[in-house]
Amino acid sequence: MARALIVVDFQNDFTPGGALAVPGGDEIAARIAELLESGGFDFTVATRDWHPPDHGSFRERGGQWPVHCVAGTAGAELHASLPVDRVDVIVDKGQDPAADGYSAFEGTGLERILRERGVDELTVCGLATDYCVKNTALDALRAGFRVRIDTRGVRGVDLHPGDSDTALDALRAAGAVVD
Ligand code: VGL
Ligand code: ZN
Repeated sequence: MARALIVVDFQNDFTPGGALAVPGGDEIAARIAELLESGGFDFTVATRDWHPPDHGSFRERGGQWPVHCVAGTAGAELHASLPVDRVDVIVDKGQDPAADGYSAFEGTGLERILRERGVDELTVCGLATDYCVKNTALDALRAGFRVRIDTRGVRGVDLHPGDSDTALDALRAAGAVVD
């Protein structure tokens, strides 16, 4: 059995200066690089939020977010600090205009990619704790993977104060190791 690292949506638009900046989103850069370079994983994945220009989560379409991570734009690029040479596969998510697409397992084939490589254990880090990290990790648990959340490697939006802590509690309750 094998271990994988999933780096969720560590992209320009979610870091300071970006369209949907997560507070302190860039502070996890060193930890993410450390995890990728640790040699502790058999397989590494970086996901990208990768929306069409008319995505339903955008305010102008009735959603709750500013336009962000439009496929092919600079804002959708992976953060420059990410050692992409240590990433085995990039998975693009959120491409269906009618779905939030918070989970990296939603419409991407990620589960199959992991199963094909014998992965049974995931470490999840990235952005944002209370949205895409949470939904990705919950889907992983539902699919039967063992899941660990690297708290030094995540940051949350916290639209409502405490959202990230609530998300981590929900993940613990669902069976994730949060440390
Ligand atoms: C995300 C809000 C909207 C995330 C993506 O990556 O957590 N959050 N789209
Ligand atoms: Zn999005």
